Parts: sequence; structure tokens; C-alpha cells
Amino acid sequence: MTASSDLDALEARLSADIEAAQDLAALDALRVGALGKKGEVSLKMRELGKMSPEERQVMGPALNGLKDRLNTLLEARKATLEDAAMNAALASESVDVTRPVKREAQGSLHPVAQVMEELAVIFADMGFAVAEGPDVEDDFHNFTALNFPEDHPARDTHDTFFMKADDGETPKVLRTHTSPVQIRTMLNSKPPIRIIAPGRVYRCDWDQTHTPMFHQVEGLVIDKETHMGHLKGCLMDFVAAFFETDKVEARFRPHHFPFTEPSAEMDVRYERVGDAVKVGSGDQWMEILGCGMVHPNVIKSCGLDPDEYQGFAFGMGVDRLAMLKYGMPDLRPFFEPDTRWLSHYGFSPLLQANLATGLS
Ligand code: 2U9
Repeated sequence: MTASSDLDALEARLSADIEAAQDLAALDALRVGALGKKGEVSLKMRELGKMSPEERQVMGPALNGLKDRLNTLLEARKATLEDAAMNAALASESVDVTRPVKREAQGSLHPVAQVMEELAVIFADMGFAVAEGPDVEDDFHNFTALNFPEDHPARDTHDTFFMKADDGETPKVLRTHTSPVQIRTMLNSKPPIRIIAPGRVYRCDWDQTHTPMFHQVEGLVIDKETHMGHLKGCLMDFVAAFFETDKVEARFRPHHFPFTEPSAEMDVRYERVGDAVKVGSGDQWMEILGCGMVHPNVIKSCGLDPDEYQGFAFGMGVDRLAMLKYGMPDLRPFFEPDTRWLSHYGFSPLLQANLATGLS
């Protein structure tokens, strides 16, 4: 029959073995050897049935206590070994994410994504933040706040994609320009404001040079003393940076937009080099973007006082900029899943555009 002193010796031996276990497998073997079905402690518990009630009263609690203490020791040792295993893995399997990748990346950026990146880098350098907004807009943000009269042709279903309206609601539209993003920014933040709004826009138009979805970037500056000189300087700097030239010759032709007054289109001097354009030389003029001073009605619609605040805005088509800069004669492949075209014109996702080492 087991005596209390035998149990003390058993506990001392098993406890020492548990403390000395060097890995999780050895620890589990000890657990099975002590507390498993045929383990040393379990076998002793089976002997309880053969004991006198007096003996059982002593040995029962003693064995249960031993079992509990061994379980506690096993858990603690397990936690220590797991921590050690984790630390060893972290030390030997650590990844330095700042190291260059070993293999050449397989994917490439779509030219539109590349140009979007370039535009963000150029305007960030001039202090512009990037703002975004929803593609599905309401009439107020897409038209009314931008000073479009009720009968303006852009509000026509021929030009704009209207969504089916819920009962009693005015129909939502797919935004026809990114201008509603600037409206939302003006409504939600205080001047000075200096943002660009890049993104998808939608118009009912589908021919050789137009797609029903295309990409725009628009810019907006609102401050107390902003004038056309700022607009001109900003856009001249932009064209120089984008076409990577230090010689830009531009002319601003009067134009009309509901949301700017005065409004202009900016032309730049250029010559063709293959399918691409070289800006700054040549004897031809090319329209590159639209711009103007923000109309006082637009400033008023956004809750600002036009006698206190003024600003300039501009807008351009990103797909067209990509075609001009990278010599792409045809718009259709932009929207086709042709990986050969992508790898021909695509850009490495690893070489991010930056002004220090070059945009592309
Ligand atoms: C606010 C106020 C003014 C954005 C502007 C243009 C001129 C423009 C076209 C260029 C080619 C669109 O992609 S395109 O068809 N855009 O010429 N956009 S000024 O003016 C704004 C915008 C927001 C609150």
C-alpha cells in the first residue's frame, strides 16, 4: 500500500523532471507518464478502491492534491517552453521589410495608376493634400453647389448617368467630375484649403476618344488672397514637373465653366516625338487642362463669404495625360485585359514616382 512518504518522493521526482523538461514533446511525455490513463499517479488513484475507508480518507485528498500541483507545474512549464520557442522563432525567422526584394516583381502598374501617382507626388511637393469622395453623388454636390443652372445641358440624361430614384427622392448620379469632392471639403473644413481630387468620373459618351468611365484630377485652392498669378505659377510648375522639362511655354485661352469665373483653358507648346509629346519646344499648341478662379456662387454655396475668400481650381483628364506622356495612340487597350500591353507600357510597382530621382 502507498504511504504518504512514497507520495512525497514521487512528487519530488516528477516535479524535478517537469522543471527539467527541455521541450514541449518531453513535457507531454512526462504528463502522460504521470497523469495519463496508465500514468503513475493514475494507477495510484485506482488503488483507492482497495483501501479501507480510513486509508482512503487520507490518501484520496493527498492524491488529488498531488494531481492538482502536478497539473499546475505542467501548465507553468508549458508556458515557459512556448515563450522560449516563440522567442527562438522570432530571432531566427525575422523578416527585414526594408531590404530590397530578391526576385523581379511580376505585376506592373497600369499607366493610369502610374500617372495618378506622379500627379500626387508633384502636387504634394507644392503642399496639396489628396481628397476623395463617393462615385455615386447627389444633384446638390455634383451640379447645384457648382453653379450649374437648372437647364444646363450637363444635367441632361444624354450626358449624365442617373440612378433609379427611391420614391419621392431626387435621383442620384454617377459623378460627372471630381468637383463634388472639393464641395464636400469646403463644406467640412476651414480655409486655407489646398487639395487635389483624383478619381473615376462617368459620362454618357463612348467613341474613339471617349469612354463612359474615365479619370480626372482636379485641384482647388481657397485662401484669403489667392489670385490668377498663383493659378498660373502653380500650373506652369506642374506642367514642367509632369513632362520633366524646365522649359514650358503656355497660353491661357478664355473659356467658360459654370464653376469658375474667369475661366480658361491652358495650352502648351509641344512637338510630337513618335506617339509621345515633347513639351516646351515645337510649333504646335495643345490644350492640356481647364482652370479658373472659383465662382463666388460656389464659395457661397459652401457657406463661405466670397468677399473674404477666393481661390482657383483646375481639372484635367488623367487617361489623356498618360497617352500624351507615354506615347499611347489608342485609348481602347486602357480598358482591355491585355497583359502584353500592360507589361509593355506598365510600370514597376517597386519604383515609386518621386521628384528626386525622376517620376517614371
Ligand atoms: C470647385 C470649384 C471649381 C474644377 C475645374 C476644369 C476647370 C476643367 C475638365 C478638364 C478635362 C474636365 O476631364 S475634363 O473633361 N475640367 O476644365 N475643372 S476648373 O473646378 C472646380 C471644382 C470644384 C468647388
